[in-house]
Amino acid sequence: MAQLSDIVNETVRAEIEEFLDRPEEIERNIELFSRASPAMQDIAAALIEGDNITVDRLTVQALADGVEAIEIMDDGLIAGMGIVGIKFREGFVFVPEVLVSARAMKAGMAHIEPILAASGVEPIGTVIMGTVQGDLHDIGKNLCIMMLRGGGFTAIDLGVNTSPDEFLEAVRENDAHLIGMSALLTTTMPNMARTVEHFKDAGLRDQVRFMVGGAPVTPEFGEEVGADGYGKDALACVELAKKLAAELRT
Ligand code: B12
Repeated sequence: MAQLSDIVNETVRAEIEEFLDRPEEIERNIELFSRASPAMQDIAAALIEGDNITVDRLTVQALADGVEAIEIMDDGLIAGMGIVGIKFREGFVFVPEVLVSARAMKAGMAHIEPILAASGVEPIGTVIMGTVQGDLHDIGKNLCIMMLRGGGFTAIDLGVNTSPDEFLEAVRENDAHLIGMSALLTTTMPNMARTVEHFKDAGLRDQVRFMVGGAPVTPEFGEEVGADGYGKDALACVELAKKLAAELRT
């Protein structure tokens, strides 16, 4: 089993020691960071500190050193945001600090996106992606969009706070059949169901497939709201989109 001392970055070590309390979270993070390279630990540390300039510089450096974009995303950016999420939940940091870390995340993602998007394959299909009404969280959705584009899809980004009608209009305008809805708040999750209902009312439900995701969303919740599939992360989102696109073709 990995030990805290296996993590070389001092900031990351101190963050785990000082702010994490739940045994399973401590274990998961020690495991995650001890197998991440020192360069990825540095990116995570800079993100936790909200230092967008350093995240930007280290991401460029890592890519120049030949580190895979996906590794930077998972072991650097997402891993760092995981710690920020726990500190936010426990009341150690507040919205302004989280926003500063989110800005640092975006600084790193700006270099990763073009790489993930440049797979050069024929589009498999069009996916309409949005964060549901009332919800302003877009980091996870944006990662899904990057991965979808890299996986050969055309992804239309409706942004945050997307009403059921905006999803419907986008489907009509783009002649799309795949929809991805993201929600990070338990209070906005019901808007996934409302969106599905809106498509039923418009007589379009059978022509589209709905994917759902976001930290509080579960496969069971997905079924409950009448979605066609749930994805736990951006990679799962692409796999699911491929499966549903294949179903639509048959
Ligand atoms: C960053 C953040 C913010 C930022 C958002 C910045 C931005 N541009 O997105 C700011 C500061 C604005 C914010 C605001 C708020 N937040 Co906030 N936030 C977070 C935080 C720390 C991280 C979320 C995140 O980006 N995670 C990283 C990404 C990569 O993960 P992800 O979103 O889960 O996405 C992955 C998967 O879920 C999946 N996925 C995501 N979407 C989709 C879609 C599909 C189709 C598929 C297949 C997969 C998929 O793939 C992604 C990539 O792997 C979380 C804590 C947490 N642990 O989630 C709280 C959290 C979500 N926020 C919370 C709260 C309470 C709020 C506020 C109400 C706070 C307040 N009092 O104002 C407001 C609400 C604003 C609003 N109306 O939306 C709570 C929600 C509690 C609840 N149960 O509802 C959380 C859980 C923190 C907590 N524990 O208290 N927040």
